[in-house]
Amino acid sequence: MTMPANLPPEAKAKYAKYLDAKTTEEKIKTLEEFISAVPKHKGTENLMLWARKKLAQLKQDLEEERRRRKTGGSGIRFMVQKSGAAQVAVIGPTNSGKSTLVHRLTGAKTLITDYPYSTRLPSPGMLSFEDVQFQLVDTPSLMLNYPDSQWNNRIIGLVKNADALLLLFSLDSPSLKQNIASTLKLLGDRGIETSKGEGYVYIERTRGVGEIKLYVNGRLKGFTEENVRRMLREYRIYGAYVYIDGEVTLDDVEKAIFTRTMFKPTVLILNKADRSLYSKEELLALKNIIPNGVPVLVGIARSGRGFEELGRILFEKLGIIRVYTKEPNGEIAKQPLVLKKGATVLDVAKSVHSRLVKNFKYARIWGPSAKYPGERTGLDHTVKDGDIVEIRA
Ligand SMILES: Nc1nc2c(ncn2[C@@H]2O[C@H](COP(=O)(O)OP(=O)(O)O)[C@@H](O)[C@H]2O)c(=O)[nH]1
Ligand SMILES: [Mg+2]
Repeated sequence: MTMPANLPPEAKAKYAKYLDAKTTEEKIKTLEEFISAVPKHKGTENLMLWARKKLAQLKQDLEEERRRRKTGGSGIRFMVQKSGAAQVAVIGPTNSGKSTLVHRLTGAKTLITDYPYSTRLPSPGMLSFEDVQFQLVDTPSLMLNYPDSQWNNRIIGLVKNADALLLLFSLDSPSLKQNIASTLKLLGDRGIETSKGEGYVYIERTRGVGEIKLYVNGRLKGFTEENVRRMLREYRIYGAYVYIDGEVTLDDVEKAIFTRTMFKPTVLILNKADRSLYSKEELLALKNIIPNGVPVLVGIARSGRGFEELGRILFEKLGIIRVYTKEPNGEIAKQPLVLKKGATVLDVAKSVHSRLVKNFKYARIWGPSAKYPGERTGLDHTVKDGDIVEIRA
């Protein structure tokens, strides 16, 4: 979506109202007001397209909500309690082998059939990688022919809540390429990116806190942090965390205000290699439609062949590290703390106990991040995967 150059202030204010709306009814009302406040010309065409599509979706949501209220709230939302180091949603078109894969890799009982759309509820299982576990969640199949259906909405809800995605496709399907393209489009249209691309902006609004904080992990092309703050204030956004990765323009930041895309680390799986309709060359050509940075695994879910490295790949894609805490003069913890790459001793202390932060004296580190075994550090020391950390308070 290209952004409208200089939306009038009224339109920006209306958009702020929409962002603040809580109920679906309010969202519809405020989005309609925003649409009428936007001047219609070439520069706002894409924005209007997006807004009208969003409006149609909201109206559908409202209908569904009303129906549920009438039928006594039988509309279950797909939510699976998280467990382990990360929740990974396994999604894809029908018969791609999702239920088979989750069963094979985790041992969990899933419903495997030849009938389309037989899996109707998500069901989790645990995949071990060394000393961490990932929760794989088997899901009902996406209806690629009805991208905006309520059926898909519930799966998308689950996807948004997950930490990573496995996209599954079957090599025995003649429409493999189209299935991949439709799935990626369906996700993209709902604001879910499977690859960070060149640059990536994600704005997380914080209610109440009147501060705009930037986390820049890349380069701002032709603008400053102050420009970002000013622009957000024009949209009446006073509290937000702005995450910037790679090379980003101010337009990209403005776009992120509207589309609110989120990045989900993704692995793409081409299943049923034992019944593949495709040559090696044809598979390589799929690179053209698969985003850079999305690893592709080819395998056989029935036997598990080809998925030996899945745990390690997920671990790397998730950008997580393991840290082992140690009591002063005590045992090293068997179970690691799982933290984001870039975490510091402060994050370690926080996840053990807030008291450790308040009474912190120093830490001692053994392992990859230590200059020498038992190095003494402060709270700002960056830890690495495999570190042993002892906190003295
Ligand atoms: N030949 C072969 N069949 C598979 C493989 N994985 C799954 N299947 C079969 O494909 C059908 C659909 O599998 P299922 O896991 O229910 O697919 P889902 O709809 O994506 O959950 C079942 O008959 C499975 O036995 C595989 O790797 N090879
Ligand atoms: Mg299934």
